[in-house]
Amino acid sequence: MKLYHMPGACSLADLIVLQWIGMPHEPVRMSMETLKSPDYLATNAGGTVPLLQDGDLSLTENVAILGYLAELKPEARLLGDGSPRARAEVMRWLGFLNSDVHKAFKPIFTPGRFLPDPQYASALADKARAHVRAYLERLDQRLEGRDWITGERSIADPYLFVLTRWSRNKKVDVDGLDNLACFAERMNGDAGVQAALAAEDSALPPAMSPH
Ligand SMILES: N[C@@H](CCC(=O)N[C@@H](CS)C(=O)NCC(=O)O)C(=O)O
Repeated sequence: MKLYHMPGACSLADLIVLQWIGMPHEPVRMSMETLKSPDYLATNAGGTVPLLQDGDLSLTENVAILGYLAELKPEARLLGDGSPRARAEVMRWLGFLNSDVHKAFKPIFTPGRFLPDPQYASALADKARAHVRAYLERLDQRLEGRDWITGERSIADPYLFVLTRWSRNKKVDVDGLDNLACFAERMNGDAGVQAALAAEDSALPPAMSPH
């Protein structure tokens, strides 16, 4: 199994889940240049990470990859207890993180894709930071009294962890979001998370901006 990833990108969530389910895999480190190479685009027309290759399966879209990995190891219970309700709860939060919160970061990472005039880039990024902050407040409230976003550890948690890292690195105001801070600290202390972070960093070329 190969996981195409880029340091700092949302593919970290998949590397963490691969650790949590104990699945042998080869991390393939990409850069913004190699993501747009003809060879890679032939496999993944979006030119993005993550991409999972498992035998003849070539799977894109983070939500699909995380779900696939969780289903390979049901005993890890990363999609809940197997009941439709528990699964729906995981998918609810994963959908929110992927469709709303992740997307809200795009104008911060790549303002030029939205407004080519660099004069507006910082105003656009600041507006996006405020959107992200509003989403983070909802997530912080949700974590009140919970260690994990659904209540039980699931594939949504590594995705949330990635977004907390972006918030810190991209200067989103996280003041007072104590539940999120505790969550991030808990994840940082997790052996699987540490192994995934080490795997991210282990190969050349050097890290580039994820977007
Ligand atoms: N819809 C894709 C989006 C993945 C995505 O946005 N990946 C970013 C890294 S977090 C990326 O590869 N960006 C490179 C680019 O947009 O050129 C998914 O959810 O898997």
